[in-house]
This record gives sequence, structure tokens and C-alpha cells, in this order.
Amino acid sequence: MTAAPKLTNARADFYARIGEHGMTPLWEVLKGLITPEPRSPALPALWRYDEVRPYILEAGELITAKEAERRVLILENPGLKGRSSITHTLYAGLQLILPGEVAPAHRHTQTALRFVVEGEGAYTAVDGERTTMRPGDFVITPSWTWHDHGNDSDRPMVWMDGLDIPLVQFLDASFSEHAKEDTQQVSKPEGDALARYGQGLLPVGHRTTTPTSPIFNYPYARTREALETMRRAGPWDPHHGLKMKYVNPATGGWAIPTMATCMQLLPKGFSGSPYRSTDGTVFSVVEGKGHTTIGGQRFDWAPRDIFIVPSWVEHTHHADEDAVVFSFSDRPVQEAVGLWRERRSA
Ligand code: GTQ
Repeated sequence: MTAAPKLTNARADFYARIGEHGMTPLWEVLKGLITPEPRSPALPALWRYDEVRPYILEAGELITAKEAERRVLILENPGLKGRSSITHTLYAGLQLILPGEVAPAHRHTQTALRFVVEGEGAYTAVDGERTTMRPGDFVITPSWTWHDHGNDSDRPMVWMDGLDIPLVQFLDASFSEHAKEDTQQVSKPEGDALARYGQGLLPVGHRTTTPTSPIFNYPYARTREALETMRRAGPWDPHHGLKMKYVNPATGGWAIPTMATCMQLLPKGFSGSPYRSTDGTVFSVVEGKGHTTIGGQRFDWAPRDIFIVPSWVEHTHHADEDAVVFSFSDRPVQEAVGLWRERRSA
């Protein structure tokens, strides 16, 4: 490792003069730009649902879903304050819809995922179809599709939003618009997309026109049942337990082109081996209690808690009970450009 260049008077004078011509010396910043390993500004963090829930409900007394457009408390990474980011590339928030409310229809180039945390019976509508959401369901709002949310149940409903907002911002590719009507017309029966694309079948002659999965609700009941059946045969991954990815049935690829989404089962007593990867990851606990050691720091988790592991920070999962954990990251983007790496330690 070479020492940092010395700042002499002659050099400082030179930097000032070239600065006026829109230039700056690489050698003063090179080490921070091209690091030997990722050095994420994001920090490991955990949000305990018990702790944040009262604030989410308090927001419900301060503003309506309609006035807010989306009544969401952003989960902001403590290392990325003011940047509306949970990892360097991803956004997460907790959205509240109270009984009788509607979050009006709009569309944007950012893709959203919803992971249902609390309540049952609210819907989201995407491209003319409504889906009723239940805890553990993974719901997709593809880029540039109209979507509105509503709650016809008699209980508050809370879900985690995951969006590629920071990534799209970095690429300067944000477009959005509001629909004329708050609630979009329903043109398809509920369950149509799941029947058409989520049964190991595809319509004959189906042509893939968008990179996002045509299934927009992957119900938890099915995912959970699959994990339960698979656990009888294994095999168990020493780092991840039994970890499955949500796929786009039309391409075999990730369900969302910018965000990898997975569900994993950690059996009671599981103690994982250390793992790190270049995709900073957001975890949302569905069932069970345990802890994850992230960069040497222990984070205890329980159902509905959310925690993040920044890029290239070593972590190990431990489960005190059978645990089911959802996660998302920017892995598909890194894979598409050949950047994704992992390191598995014994
Ligand atoms: O539900 O469309 O958390 O547009 C942030 C931006 C949710 C949404 C968010 C959004 C939405």
C-alpha cells in the first residue's frame, strides 16, 4: 500500500488553478474511489416491530392515505441519513392503510415489492386486477404499472415496501404520473394472474414483453407449504438453511429485474456459517425467533422485525425456533453486469 500523496504548496496551488477549469487530481481521491473491498456507508441495523408500530399508527392520526398519497414511514439506514435509503441502492418503508382508505392510483418507473407484515384483507390493484393481501404474501408492482391500494377490511393493514428508488435516482431515470381516478377499473377476476402463470403452466404462445414476473402475488400459504415439504429431503445450506428465490415463470430469472427476493427456512437450532456477499440485503422476519451476528454485532429478531446486512459485511444466522425469513437485495443488477460476489467461510 502506497502512502497518500503529500499536499505541498505548489500542488495545492495547482489544484486550485485546475479547479477553475473543471478538473481535479485523481491521485488525491483514488484510494477512496477504488477500494480493495466494498466499504459500504450503510450500517447494520434492526427495526423492532413492537417499537415502530405505535409510530405507524400515530401517523394514521396525523394524515390520511389520500393526502399523503402513500402513508409510509421510511426505514432509513443510520449510515445513510437524509437519503431515504435502507441500503446504498434500495429503499424500504412501512406503509399503513386504515379501514375504508384508498391510496390513489399512480405509476412510476421504480419497481415496488410489498411484503405484508400485519393485517389481512386490504388489496392492491395492478393493471386491472386486485389481489387481497395476507401476512407473508409477496406482492409486485412492476415498473410503470398503474397501482392503487385500498382497505375494505375492518383492521389497519401494514406492509413493508421495497423499492429501487435510490438505484433509479442514481441512473436519473425517474418518471411518474397520477391517474385521473383514485381507484382503477377492475377488468380481471381476482386470482387470474396466479392461475395463468403460477401453476407450472403458461398460456400457449405466451410472449415475454417485460422483465418482471407476470405473477404479482406469491401467497405465503403456498410458499410456506413448499418449504415444509422440502425440509423433509433437504439439503440444508450451511449458511442459508433452506433458501429459495422467487422466480419469474416466463423467464426463469428473478421475479423483479432490479431486486432479488427470497424466502428461507432456518430450522430450530440452526447455527449458520459466516457468509458475505456484495448485495446489501434487507431481511423481514415472518416466523420464529433467533439472532443474526452482523459484522460482529448481535441483532436479536422476532416476527415482523426488519434488519439489514450491508454489502460485504460478514454475518451468521441463528434460529432458536423454526424461523421463516423474507429478504431482498440488488443482486440481479450486480449479476447482470458481472459484479456479484460471495464469500462462504467455514
Ligand atoms: O405504494 O406506490 O413506499 O410510490 C414509496 C413510493 C410506496 C407505492 C412507497 C411509492 C409507494
